[in-house]
Amino acid sequence: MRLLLINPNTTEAMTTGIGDAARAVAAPGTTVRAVQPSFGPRSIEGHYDETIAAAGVAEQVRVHAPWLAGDPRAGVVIACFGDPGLDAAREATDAPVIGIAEAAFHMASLLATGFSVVTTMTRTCVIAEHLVLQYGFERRCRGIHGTDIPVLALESCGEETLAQIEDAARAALARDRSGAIVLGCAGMAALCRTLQQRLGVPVIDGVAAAVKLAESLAALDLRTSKHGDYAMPLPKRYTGWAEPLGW
Ligand code: 5HY
Repeated sequence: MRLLLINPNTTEAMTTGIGDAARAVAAPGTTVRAVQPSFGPRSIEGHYDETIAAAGVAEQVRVHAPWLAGDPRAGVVIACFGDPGLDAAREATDAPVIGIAEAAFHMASLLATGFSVVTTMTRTCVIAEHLVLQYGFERRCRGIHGTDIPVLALESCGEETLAQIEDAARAALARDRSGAIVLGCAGMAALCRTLQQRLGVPVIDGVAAAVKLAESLAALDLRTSKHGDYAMPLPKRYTGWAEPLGW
């Protein structure tokens, strides 16, 4: 299958790293195309960043629509923990679109009665809280914890940063009485296995979870419903810099 992996921020190194993490778990028949918007924030750490990044996700789904259309089992992953532009992307293609937060919440809920989220900037915790409610996981998510590690600091993550995330996860497991950890940033994907070994509990990276869920939907020949609110966008002109995004 063809898998379009969208890093909604505009940091090439993160796009490459996320692509590597996806290919590390992808099935042999899965071709991963890792992309990022032509505009937008270098990292996504708040509501304003998310808003602009969502338009960038829509842009990338439009740009790569012909590639997706060439495979009846194609899929899309939005590789940012705020799942920016998820509903818009689901309108813009009939390929399944999986956000890494939603994917991680589902996977964690199969492994423990309660999970905790450990993320980057504390100010972004409310975004994850909104997603927990939007997706209906309020009975399973026991806590969301920021580390105040900037997203781009994960690009040069050494033992000190890794230990900081490990400590935050250990504290979350005790405080929340949870049984699993969800990593709250696509940039943490490469840390997942080490953290799982150190913590001794399931640690879920949303990038890997989303890739495998997209493959599962493809294997079951399941695609986004075009009946109702995920029908293709209504034809209309867009103006200014957004003109190419119109239908
Ligand atoms: C992410 N930001 O996964 C989120 C993490 C966050 O640029 N990629 C980003 O803190 O919301």
